[in-house]
Amino acid sequence: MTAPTRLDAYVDGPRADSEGRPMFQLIAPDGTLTNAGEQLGVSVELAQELYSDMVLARRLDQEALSLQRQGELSLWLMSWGQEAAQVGSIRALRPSDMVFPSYREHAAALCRGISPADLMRQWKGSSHSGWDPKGPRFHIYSLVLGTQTLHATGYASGAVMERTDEVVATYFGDGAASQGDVNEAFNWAAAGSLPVLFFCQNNQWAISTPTTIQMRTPLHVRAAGFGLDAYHVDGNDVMAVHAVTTLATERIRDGGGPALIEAQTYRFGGHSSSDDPKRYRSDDEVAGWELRDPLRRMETFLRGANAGDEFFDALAQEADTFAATVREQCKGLAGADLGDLFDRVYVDAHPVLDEERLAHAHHLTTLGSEN
Ligand SMILES: Cc1ncc(C[n+]2csc(CCOP(=O)(O)OP(=O)(O)O)c2C)c(N)n1
Ligand SMILES: [Mg+2]
Repeated sequence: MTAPTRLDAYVDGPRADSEGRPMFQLIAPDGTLTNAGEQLGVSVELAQELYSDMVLARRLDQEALSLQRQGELSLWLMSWGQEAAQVGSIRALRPSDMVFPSYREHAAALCRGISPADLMRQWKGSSHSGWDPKGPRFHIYSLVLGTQTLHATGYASGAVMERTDEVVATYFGDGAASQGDVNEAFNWAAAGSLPVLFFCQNNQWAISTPTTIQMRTPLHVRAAGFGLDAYHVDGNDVMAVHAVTTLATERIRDGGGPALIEAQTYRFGGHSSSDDPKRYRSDDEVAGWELRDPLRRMETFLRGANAGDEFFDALAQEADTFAATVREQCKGLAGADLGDLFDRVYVDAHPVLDEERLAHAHHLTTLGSEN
């Protein structure tokens, strides 16, 4: 087993209490080090790397939403606000660790080298999915809530049989945690002591449903009942997320069994480009979370740690170049061809899909005759 680290003193393992433990934090929202941050230290070099990842991820989001508004994408699900949770966690994994994401993990996907074009293909409607999971070790997005946690658990069983030393990570939301699938995955991963890291981004909302009406106890407290190690972390503090994920994955890799990390974060944008969050949440709530913005906090921290204008200017330039690439790649993608999509669901013909294809063709003819 891994020797206890100094981090253990701040982030204990499975002993979740019914009140919910305070969350682990290294950098406070105002960019200063917390007590734990002072004690444990924070690598400025790592902070710069993670901050750079977050800046590029936010830029992708902004560009993609604009592109959707310009009719270049059919739909986009924003990750704006959740960059620290995603970047901090994925960067703490080994590149060989398999990841099963949900549908909003664009920041994590970029860190695994998935191109903007591949990320946007699905949302343009050019294809069901944009990439082959084998290369980046990052599974395709799952839009059916929670299914990916079972895929991860099954995959982890295979990893155990094949005696790899992989940690299998899966991302899901607070809303997905209410699904039976997720609770089954918790149980089977714990029962089999499988190397699964369950990473919950609690962004406070499941479309228009707040966490307050979805659960009576904090999510990480639930883990103890399943026999999972649990960690509660400030998901807008990228350094804390990185540290906690590093500790959790070390324990899992050492045979300690699965763990759940609950990262408290916030989705600044709507649920998707089709959603209007003003219908269900207040400006005050959003303003409160803006004070905890993961990027602003890191910029303040880094400026305090003497990262100079040179660093920020170079990054701003990199982000501009990246944004141009995002636009160019999006415009270069083929538009939706639904006829083709029907052919790509099953290897062999399927009567239900054949029927749907005909209905779609009929719909197009009707549209044509109306014009
Ligand atoms: C099984 C299933 N039920 C319902 C939906 C519709 N749906 C899509 S996203 C969503 C909310 C998910 O919230 P959460 O898990 O917190 O993730 P977030 O969108 O906040 O990242 C719902 C209910 C779905 N996609 N799959
Ligand atoms: Mg949510």
